[in-house]
Amino acid sequence: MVSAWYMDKSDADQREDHRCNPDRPVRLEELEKKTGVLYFTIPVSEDGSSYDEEKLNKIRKDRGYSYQDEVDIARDTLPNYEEKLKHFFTEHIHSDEEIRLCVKGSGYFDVREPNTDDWIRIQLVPGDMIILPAGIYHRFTLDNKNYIKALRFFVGEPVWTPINRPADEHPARVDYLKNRNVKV
Ligand code: KMT
Ligand code: NI
Repeated sequence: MVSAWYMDKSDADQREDHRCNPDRPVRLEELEKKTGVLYFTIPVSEDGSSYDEEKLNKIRKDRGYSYQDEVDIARDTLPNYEEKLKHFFTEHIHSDEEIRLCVKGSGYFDVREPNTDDWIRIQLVPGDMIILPAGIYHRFTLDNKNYIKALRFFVGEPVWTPINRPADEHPARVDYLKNRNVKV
């Protein structure tokens, strides 16, 4: 089950959980209201090779996800592992949604709360599907188990290009803030 919390300000290892002391959890309804991030649960098998097709198909159909592939993020399976991880953890936006379903392993997506610019850390474990809206500042890191396998979805031909911060004038960013009712 996905969980989320405000991050502490420590610059210790990105793979640690970075919970505040005391903890500042973010409920999923609150996460959606504040950031526009959506969350679904898709039951997956123990080995991550099969999942609830019916539930997933409905989401695919409702949201127009015509493209799907799989990423396996581990030192031995991902070409240019170190470099890719560095890019994943560099704060950026995309001009489209970023959709991921964790089927094995775990990891953290960090998103900026648009009013305060605080980081909210979202933990993905098997069965967790998240949809980051276009234009949200975010980044990704493995946790200290160093492994995740995830399905990626896209509407049409995929474009994975990150647009690094600052991207405040980018149309996707401007739209995102308009949708969130943030005054700029
Ligand atoms: C991305 O674009 O940041 C990623 O694909 C991260 C890994 S997906 C769990
Ligand atoms: Ni991204």
